[in-house]
Amino acid sequence: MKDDHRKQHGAQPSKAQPSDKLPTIQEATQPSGTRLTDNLGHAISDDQNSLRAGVRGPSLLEDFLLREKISHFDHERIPERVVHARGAGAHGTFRVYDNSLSEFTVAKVLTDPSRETPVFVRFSTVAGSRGSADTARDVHGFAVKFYTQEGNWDLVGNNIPPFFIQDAIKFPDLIHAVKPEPHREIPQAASAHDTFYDFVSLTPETLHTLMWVMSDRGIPRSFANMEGFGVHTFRLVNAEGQSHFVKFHWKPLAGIHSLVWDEAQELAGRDADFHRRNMWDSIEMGQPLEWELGLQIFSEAQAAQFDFDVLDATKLVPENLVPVKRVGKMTLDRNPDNYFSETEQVAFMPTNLVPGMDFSDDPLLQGRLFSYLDTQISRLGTPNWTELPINRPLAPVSNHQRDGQMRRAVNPGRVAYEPNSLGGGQPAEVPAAQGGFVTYPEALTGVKIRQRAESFADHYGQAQLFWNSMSSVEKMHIVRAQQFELGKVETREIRVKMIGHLRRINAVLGDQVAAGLGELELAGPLPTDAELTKLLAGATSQTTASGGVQQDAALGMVEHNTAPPSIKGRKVAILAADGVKAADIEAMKAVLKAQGAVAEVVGPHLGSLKGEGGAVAVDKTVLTTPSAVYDAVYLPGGAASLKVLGGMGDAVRFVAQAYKHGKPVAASPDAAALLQRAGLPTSAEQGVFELSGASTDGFLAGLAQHRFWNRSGDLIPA
Ligand code: HDD
Repeated sequence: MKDDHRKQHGAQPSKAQPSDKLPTIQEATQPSGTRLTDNLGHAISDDQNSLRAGVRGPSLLEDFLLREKISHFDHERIPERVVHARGAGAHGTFRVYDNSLSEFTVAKVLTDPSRETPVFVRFSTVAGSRGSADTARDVHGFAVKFYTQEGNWDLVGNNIPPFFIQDAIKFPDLIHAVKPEPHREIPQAASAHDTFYDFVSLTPETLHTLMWVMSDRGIPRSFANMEGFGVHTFRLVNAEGQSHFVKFHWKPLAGIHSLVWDEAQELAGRDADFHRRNMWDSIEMGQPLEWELGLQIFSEAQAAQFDFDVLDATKLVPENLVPVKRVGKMTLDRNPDNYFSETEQVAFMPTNLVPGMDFSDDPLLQGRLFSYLDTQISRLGTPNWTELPINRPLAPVSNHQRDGQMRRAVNPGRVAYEPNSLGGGQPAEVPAAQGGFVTYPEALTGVKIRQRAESFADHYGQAQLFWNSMSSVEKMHIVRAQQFELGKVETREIRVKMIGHLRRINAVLGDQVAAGLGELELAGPLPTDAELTKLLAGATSQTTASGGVQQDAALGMVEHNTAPPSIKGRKVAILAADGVKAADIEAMKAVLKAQGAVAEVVGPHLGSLKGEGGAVAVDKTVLTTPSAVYDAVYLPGGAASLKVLGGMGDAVRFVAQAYKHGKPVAASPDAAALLQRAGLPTSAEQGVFELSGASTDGFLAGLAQHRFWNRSGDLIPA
């Protein structure tokens, strides 16, 4: 697959198109040679033994091979990103559908449908270290680098449309609060601790984003199932120099899906690389990840009418107010060749814009414009990081900047200044008409002042809008998430303050969280998930600062998923042991394959099973692989197989967890005893399908639906 892409993307530099990124990376690619050498080309005859004085004597300083090898190793690490340290990336392309945006912008990447712009995208979590688990509850980074012919454009966004804070000056405080507490470096990759909620409880502007992180959006099922957002309001500028405001969205073509919390925690231990593995495998299987780029475009005059400020990054613009226009498609279809060189060294900066776009005065964005260049110099060690293959633009670079550590370019000639006559006055400035970047001439007046605008003052209204827009199951998940998070906060005063904020967002939300924290007298026991879901069904609040919108279906996940596109890319576990009906497995595999889904046989051991009707190869074992890594479970026929599985704790748990996590389960009638043991009802309505006939339609529809929220799985232990 990879080689096909190589060919498609023009592996031969001579045939490269101007829009090909691959050759700039290939130029630096060092395929493994046949002779072992040191870094300066000296062939090595013995790589097993250091040079020593006598076979049992001390090593000699003279050993340049030992010293080079160890010294290089000692310096292999660079500082991890201060935020978003954990991430994974992939290459792809972007193409706009038509030229309909020409009335708003001169940016070619957004107006020329004949262009295919190469992209590199890095997804990340925010709080955890480089080695933390992918499935931690967190905001997820969604950073896109477009290598346009006019220079790089970086859309450095998240999977959540608002942000925690309004002003960049609070960013170090926010991050210090959420990162592991500094005296003992606990907890890793988790917001569920005192310092985070201390900061949040004293900073109510964080509440809207907190609601998103506590919702299912905080634990996406995969990168391919996440939306992306540019967060800030940006500008588009057209040929007449007119500006419109714009918000950028990425809409996943695979739909929006999430994990459930118990599953996310299970995965954190059993497969900490769950998200990056999923992206890697999908691409290797030839199933690219796809999003549509969506724009909300509105005039400054329109923005002035809203009862919230579009320069306030803690607010979103409801889609009910300004619809999202889908303008183009991004496809990620090539894995990096080297994680460090590409994914680790890629450097994004919100300052990377192309003509036809500009910044707004959002004070969070304004601070970011400083931070990213600064951090890249610290992280990559030199201002020459722009020469690294992954960061180099496709657009030609020509200026008088010189020298610095690790300078790669060899700039000939004596002229390194401007203006000059000795160099023929070149490189020369480029007028706007020929593509030179010109800042939008926004008229400004005002006094120098440190003060938040009054229009930034409402911190609860959009948290209420988000709450109202959740289905009752999504609301239940938020209550449970807050019970979990605040349940880990040790300082009672902070918990109590947080309950106050949550009550202000919605009284039932606040009360139910309070009940879980022992701050509310209950007549009976705590409600089960099903009871809580019912209780929350009618719980809504009156919103403010939302443009009069009380509820916006686009904020919830239900609407996005009622018409699931397909089962493409879904992964089904076929749980089997000796005696399984091989024909059942073949039939299910064929049906799934035909629709682009994947099936793996999970057995008690590796190797092969003695199936009824032939041997069956095993892909994974119940010991190494939980059902959490799959989207559904199938129990094929074969009484002997099901008897073995019914007697295995791991196998019973495999099925029980799939049910607890809302996943469809398909079972042959032979599996009745195992289902019972795992505590599952046979109910197609609740996504447990008995496959007695040949029809798998119900199961496939269930697989497309992804989860069955109408289960009462409370009694199944995790
Ligand atoms: Fe940031 C990285 C997204 C606010 C300072 N940020 C970083 C990455 C993403 C975001 C996706 C990882 C890029 C990658 O994969 O390499 N950040 C955001 C969004 C924000 C935001 C959507 C709010 C709308 N960030 C923000 C503020 C500041 C920073 C207010 C500082 C004032 N962010 C950084 C940084 C990082 C970073 C320290 C760390 C690594 C890097 O830049 O390259 O400069």
